Amino acid sequence: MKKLVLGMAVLSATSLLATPTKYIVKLKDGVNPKSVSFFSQKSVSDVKDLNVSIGAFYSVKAEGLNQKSLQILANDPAIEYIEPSQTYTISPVKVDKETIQDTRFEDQWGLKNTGKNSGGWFSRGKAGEDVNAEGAWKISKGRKEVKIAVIDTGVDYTHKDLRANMWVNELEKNGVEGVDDDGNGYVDDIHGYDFANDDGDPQDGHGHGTHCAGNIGAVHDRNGVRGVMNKVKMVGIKFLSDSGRGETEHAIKSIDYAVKVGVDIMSNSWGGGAFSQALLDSIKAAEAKGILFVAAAGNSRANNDTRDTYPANYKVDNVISVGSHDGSGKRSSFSNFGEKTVHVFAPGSNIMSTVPGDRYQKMSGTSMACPLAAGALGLLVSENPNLTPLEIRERLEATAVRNGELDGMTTSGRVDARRLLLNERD
Ligand SMILES: [Ca+2]
Ligand SMILES: [Ca+2]
Ligand SMILES: [Ca+2]
Repeated sequence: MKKLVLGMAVLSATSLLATPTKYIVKLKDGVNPKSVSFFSQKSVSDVKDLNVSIGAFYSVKAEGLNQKSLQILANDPAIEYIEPSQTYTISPVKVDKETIQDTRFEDQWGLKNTGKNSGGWFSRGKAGEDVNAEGAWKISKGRKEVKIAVIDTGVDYTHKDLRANMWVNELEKNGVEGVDDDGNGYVDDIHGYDFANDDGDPQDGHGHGTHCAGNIGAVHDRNGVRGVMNKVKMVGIKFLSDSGRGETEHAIKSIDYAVKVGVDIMSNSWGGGAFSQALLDSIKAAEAKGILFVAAAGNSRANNDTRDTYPANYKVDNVISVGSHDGSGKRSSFSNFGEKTVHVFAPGSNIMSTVPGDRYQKMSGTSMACPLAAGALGLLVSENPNLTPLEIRERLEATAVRNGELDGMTTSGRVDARRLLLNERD
């Protein structure tokens, strides 16, 4: 009876609304997808198994589903839940027009703020308002065993400042083109995967993901920039297209892939959309494996305590929401904040880092703060591989510097990588 009602609801609405919308459907365990009546309805097309390890997830296109028909579907004994697909976007607010060929460590105020390298047109910089990278490097510069997924627009894994710190899937590198040599379900995934285009090449067609990667792990040679980590393995996971947009199905496949690769940390400089149970379930699955999910707090100057920003606001122990501060230690004007929801701040205004083609560029956004925090956490994981996500987050908050400028905007203060490594608390 239920199904008949559903069919009618869909049918009647179809005549009004003809544009198909994409949905994510999770089937209950053990359900044969062929037996799901919803999938065979006329108004439903493009039923696609997402092949993720955390359950039977499908994407479908359906016409004319309204709130009522979605409710009816949710009560279908075969369906655990159904939700509209969301669109996510990258979180930089400003990208400098110029890319340059040469830059130097002295341009990276986020790592070492001299007070002179961090000012802008309207604000003066302040020495020491940085992640205290040099202090941390006396203790650790990272380890090549630590893997960090950059879930973004891809990474230019050929960049001279990044290639030594890219993860390499040796079986694919030494394998046969077109063949899934390591049998992980992904063909030719040498440095990661491209879920936006469903191929093994996560080359960055935008620049944003490469910038994020440089903040985490540009090599400490005499050229270009330095990452917070000198040694790390970065996995390029592309799900945002070259225009910087991506969808729920590709986000959950990205997270699932990162879990399969066995990363320690996922760096997520993207956001948008409404609550997604599928994304929450993916993040929880990562938490169950002890993987951190570091997320940009968002760039809409909003209070995340009163308005949820996803994925930064998912309440899972492994989620670390990162806001952005400027060179004077104040909240960047664009950055979201939240006394209860934003766990920490990190540098995010006018950040110099890598972009494709062996070049460098300044970008601003919580997008940049997120990988700088992820890199600091990577140093901690290098030294203390057995901490749980909750222990790590608590330590990050407890060791953050209360600089007086960020009170009321975060649960803690700004990241200090040296204090984090030493577990130095006030
Ligand atoms: Ca493979
Ligand atoms: Ca291959
Ligand atoms: Ca370098």
